[in-house]
Order: sequence, then structure tokens, then C-alpha cells
Amino acid sequence: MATIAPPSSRVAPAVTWDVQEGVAVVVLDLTGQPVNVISRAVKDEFLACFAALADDSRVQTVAFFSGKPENFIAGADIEEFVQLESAAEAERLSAGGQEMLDRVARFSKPIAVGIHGACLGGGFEFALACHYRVATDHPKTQIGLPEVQLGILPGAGGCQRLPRLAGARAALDMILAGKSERAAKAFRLGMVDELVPQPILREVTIAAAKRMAGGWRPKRKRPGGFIGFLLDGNPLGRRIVFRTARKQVLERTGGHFPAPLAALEAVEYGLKHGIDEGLKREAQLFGQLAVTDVSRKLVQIFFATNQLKKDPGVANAPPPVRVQRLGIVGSGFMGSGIAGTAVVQAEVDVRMKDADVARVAQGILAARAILDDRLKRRRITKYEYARLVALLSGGDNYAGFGRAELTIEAVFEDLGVKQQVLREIEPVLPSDGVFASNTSTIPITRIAEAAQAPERVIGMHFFSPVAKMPLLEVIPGARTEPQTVSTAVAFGRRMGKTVIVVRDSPGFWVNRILAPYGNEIGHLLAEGASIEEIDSLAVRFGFPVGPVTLLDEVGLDVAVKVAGVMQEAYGDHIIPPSNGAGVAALVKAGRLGRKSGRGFYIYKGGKKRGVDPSVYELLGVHPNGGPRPAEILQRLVLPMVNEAARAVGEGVVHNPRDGDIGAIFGFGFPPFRGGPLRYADDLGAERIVTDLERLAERHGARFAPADLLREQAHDGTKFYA
Ligand code: 3H9
Repeated sequence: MATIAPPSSRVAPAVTWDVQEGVAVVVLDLTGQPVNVISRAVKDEFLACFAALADDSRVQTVAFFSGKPENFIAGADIEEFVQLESAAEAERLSAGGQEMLDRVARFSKPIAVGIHGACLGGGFEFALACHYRVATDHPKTQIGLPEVQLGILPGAGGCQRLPRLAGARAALDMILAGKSERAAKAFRLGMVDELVPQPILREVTIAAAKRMAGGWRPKRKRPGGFIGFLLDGNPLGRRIVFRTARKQVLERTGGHFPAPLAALEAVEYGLKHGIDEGLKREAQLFGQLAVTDVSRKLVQIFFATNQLKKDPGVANAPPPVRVQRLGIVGSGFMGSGIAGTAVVQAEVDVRMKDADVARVAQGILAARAILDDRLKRRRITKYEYARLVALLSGGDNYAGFGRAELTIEAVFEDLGVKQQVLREIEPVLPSDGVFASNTSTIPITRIAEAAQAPERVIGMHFFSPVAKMPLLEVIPGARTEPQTVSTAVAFGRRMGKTVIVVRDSPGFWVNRILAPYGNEIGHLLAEGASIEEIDSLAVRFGFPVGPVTLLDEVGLDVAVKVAGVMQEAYGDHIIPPSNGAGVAALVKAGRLGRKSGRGFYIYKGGKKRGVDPSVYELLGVHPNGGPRPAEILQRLVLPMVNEAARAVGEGVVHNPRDGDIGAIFGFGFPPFRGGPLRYADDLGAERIVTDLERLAERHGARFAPADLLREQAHDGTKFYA
């Protein structure tokens, strides 16, 4: 086996190869690393390897594989981006990657690549430069260019090679959204040449390499078929494609994310001026993007999320209990959402229980809808679907709960009801079974008062709709033992959630910091602001939807309930407007938000249709200009930041990282601002305190700055050191 002397920092070389019957079988395997990434050092090894293969007269053809059992190449090494100091340096990094892949593309001997597992970013760009791509049909084989999610663009030729291979539309679709596709779809789109079951990947790839050595070349159809020819194949068609794509990007990003627009430019420029000019432009744009504040923030989020994945959530915890059977009490919207997601993501046996069989049947149907959706999107096969559906069962009693390592209750949000469920179920559960409450407001310690074994009671606060919302708050009560925490955290992760462990206090983290934001809507409406203006200002700041729309999504009945709990707990500073009965009046009129077709807005056919004026009648307020836009925005955002600071001061989250990730994944705090605490650091505590004091003078105690912000302003400290 041949190797290249590794750089001193690495214990063993990453790139190795063997030559047999004219085929060099090259394997990339970064020793001691969970995934393969292309760092500068790996790039040097690649170059040396290809130089050696070029000179080796025994080698007629090359077959390339990853040595990792579950992934191919996760892209360029993102750690290296953090050290980039200037756009020029970043441009050089991109140009260096392009040069390496140019050598691969022009290599004198054919190269076939066998892909199994994640093939992302620079990893896919490498595969694109090779001459033949074979991929496994395994669900783990995900192919994509996620760069824009890091605020950059595919900078190693991806913006040039992919549109040439798969057509402009398919390429833009992947590049601009930063999405990954399963191999079967990538195959349909012409991004890979052959799709095979995993056990024969090696054989098929080597066979293709040999065929190419004999002069055979793959015949590829014109990408995108006849429509592709009309749209991608001529300048007029292409202009339409780019105009439409630009419009969609602007609609989706509100202009806050520069990367997709830059990627669009790199693709368009390359198709207009040829690949060499395209590559130059791509490297320039990569350079500019890599050092933007937006990219820095998105990269921080990437690393913070990865750190969180490994955080057990509690110190010195014994390993989690492996959940194989999940019990769910309450088969309503939340219960069925948890059931469906648990089946799809964690593939556990789920047993549901509700008061009567009809309700359970409804719940199972709703849980199944999550599987139907996956099947429709071809995320799972028919075979997987049938297997997963069989995991769902239920009844009107606790039969089967005796084997559930974890039971989650999602019954009516009432302390008495939840305690009653706990009392009923405890004798049925296995002696080490965990009981979790999916409460959004009730203290876990209170619920656990009804338990014989409070050490195994915990909160798991899912967000609605469970299948889509990425965050889970895990809340230990006063007597919860560490293994209960680690079990809940580990299971939450298996469900695909980003998990933060939060102190047992009213509103936990997400609802706590949303409370003043939601209340301020009432104050602003009372002062004559309009619903649309409030929402559009928040969207312009970068929230996915405005606060009024958010209330409609959450449900106004739920919002009123949460607001009541929050006021009771923090009434000294979380203060609803004196006409706060307004929202309650909407609820009384049956306007519960999206779920009832009417809230602040009207909903028809699942779409938001606008505000109907009668809502102002019910609220007892009328838009008349209201405060200035800048003040509206400040009054929405600063109290949220202030409450986040207060909660951090009280230890509600373990650290600022958890708080920021919770806000970004919990309700879409603009990721390019890094979360409320990073945003506070950027503004500076001194400025925030001054602004809050000014607002407090005019509008009262709800704006009084948190002690922690005052301290920071005084000491010149920040949330992040
Ligand atoms: C790019 O390619 C730019 C080019 O176009 C141009 C260049 C000129 N770099 O997520 P996991 C680490 S940009 C550095 O838990 P999983 C990760 O931090 C890149 N580190 O595993 C973690 O480290 P630790 C475009 C990386 O199995 C460990 O690997 N590519 C990278 O759940 C395990 O990760 C992407 O954006 C990286 N590229 O998921 C893909 N990737 O153990 C990013 C991973 O110290 N990666 N690490 O905390 C992923 O999406 C997932 O890691 C993946 C595996 C799906 C691959």
C-alpha cells in the first residue's frame, strides 16, 4: 500500500492507495476524525498522490473511495475558515481548491468515484471533478452543496461544474437552498451516473474505472430533458431561469443572506463567460463572503450545534437508558406529532393512550400523516414506510406501557390533569421507566410532587408542529436524577432535535424570552401601530415571521394562557397592556389563530389572507400611525434581549451558547445575528442599557435593564468572552 508522508500534525496519512491490475484504488480516511474533510494538509496529500499516480506506469485508471464506514467527504475543513483574516486570503483558499480539482478533472488517467454516506460541499465538488460517479442507494448517502448555510458559496468549482452536468435549474435549486438530496434523486437529476446497493459499490466503481481505461466514456443525456433544453440551453431561457431564481432568493431570505445571491452570480457569470472566467469570479465571491459577519455567525452556529450534540446536558451523568419503546399519553396534536416523529427518526415502538379508542385512532392517523409526508417526498421507501407504520399502536388503557423505557405525556395543560396521569401510570411503568411531561408552562417540580419516584420525572418541551420544529427543551425538576436527564437528552437527539437543558422556571427559556416580545404587540397596537407594520418590521429585522403571525401560529388561546403564567411569575417587569383583554376577546370570539382559520389574520385554504378590520373592533384599538418604525423595532427586540439577559443571570440556560441556539432553533431568531446574546454583545451592553433606560422613562418598568446587562455595561464584559 502506498502513502505520502503525512504532515507532522497527523499521526497517519489520510490518503493511501493500492495498485492492482492497472487500477489504483485510492482511499481517503482521516485517522482519528469522525468524518473526512479536505483541509490544506489533505489537499497537499491529494496533490502528491495524484502526482505519484500520474508517474506510475502500472496505473491505467483510478477508483476513489472513503475509508469511513458512514460518510464520504463532509467538504472543506470549516475550522480553517475561522482563521481566515482577509477576503484575499479566502479567495486564495478557494483558488487553491479549484486548482486541485482542475488537476483531478484534467488527470491523464480516468477517475471513478464510489460514494457512500455524506458527500457534501468540497466533497461533492471533488466528485464532480472526477470522471464517473457511482453512489449507494443507502439513506445515509446524501449529496449536496450546503455552503450557503455557512454564508459562503461552493468555491471549488461547484458553481461551474454542477450546472454543466445537471443544467442550470437543478444546480441552482441545490446551490441556492444549500440542500442535500438522497442519492436516488441526485441520480435522477444526472448528478451521479450510477446507483447501486452498498455491498457492490467497490466492485461497480472499479469496473467503471476499468471500462474508462479501455476508452469507454459515459454518455450523458442533455440535463433537464426537453424543458431543460428550452430553459437552460439558450441565453433567453437562461435569463428567465436566473430572473426567477433571484426573485425566489430575495423572497426567501429578505435580502439578509448575501451568499445565495453571490452563488447565483457565480453560476450565471460562468455560463456566460466560460468556465475559466467563472472560476475566477467564484473564487472572488467566495473570498468576499467568507469574511462577512453573516458567514462568521453561521459558522459559529455550526460549531455550537455540533458541540451541543455531544453535551450530555448534565454533569457526571451515567449513560442514558436506550429507549426502544415509547409510551405517549394524549393523542392530540402534540402527542401524535411526538409519536410520528419518534417513529420516523428514532424507529422506536410507540404505544399511544387516550381516553377512548376513537381519539387514539385519530392520533395514530395524525402520526401516520408524518410518515405519509416522508413517503411522498421520497425520504423513505414504501418498504420503510410499511415497517414504520407497524411501529405505531395504541389503545384506551395502559397495556404495553410496562415495557416503555420512556413515557411522554401530552395531555391538557393543567397541573391537576397531568398529576392525575402521573399517579395512574407510575404503577404500570417499569421500575426504571422515565416519565416526561410535554408541558410548556407548568413547573416540573410541581408535577413531580404527585410522583412516587420524582427522580424519574422530567420535562420535555417540544414545539409545534413537532415534526418540523428543531428544538427540544429538557427540564429537570428539583429531584430529577442525572440519568433521567441524559436519557431524555439522548432520546431527543435520536428524534433529530437540537436539545438544550433548561432550569425549571416559568416559561423555561423560549417562552420566557418570547413573553415580553408578545406583550409589546399589545402596547404597540394600543398606541396606534398596525398589525402589518409590526410584523413587517420584525421580518425586516430577520425573523421568519412577525410576532403577530407567530401568535396566530402558536394559537391565541395558548398564548393567552402562557401570558397569564408569565405575568404571575414575573409581573414586576413582564407587563401586558392594560387593554390586554383584547387578545382574550379574540379568543372569546373563536379567533384562535391559524388553526381556527381566524386570529389576527384570516386564513383560507391554509394561506394567510390579511387582516380583517373587525379584529381592531374586537381589540378595541385603531391604527393611526403609532410610534416610529425604529422605535417599534427597538421595543420588540430589546425587551427580548433584556429578558434573555435576566434569564441567563438566573442560570435558566447553562451558557450563552445554549441560549442563542435555543432562540434560533426555537422561534427563528435571525441566525445571521447569532442569537439574542451574540446580538447583545454586538450592540454592546452600554448602548442597550442606555436605550432601555430611555424607554423605561417613557413607558415604564417593563423596560428596566436586567442587572446582568448593567454589570456588563459597568465592567465592559460580554456574554461571550
Ligand atoms: C466547503 O466545502 C467549501 C467548499 O465549497 C470550498 C472550499 C474552498 N469541517 O455533524 P457531526 C466535524 S464548506 C470541519 O456530529 P454527523 C463536526 O464539527 C463545507 N469539521 O456528524 C464534528 O466535530 P466534533 C460544506 C467538520 O454524522 C464532527 O465532524 N460542508 C466538517 O451527525 C462530526 O460531525 C458542510 O457544511 C467540516 N466540513 O453528520 C457539511 N463536517 O466531533 C458539514 C463535520 O469535533 N457537516 N465536521 O464536534 C455536516 O453536515 C455533518 O457533519 C455530516 C455528518 C452530515 C457530514
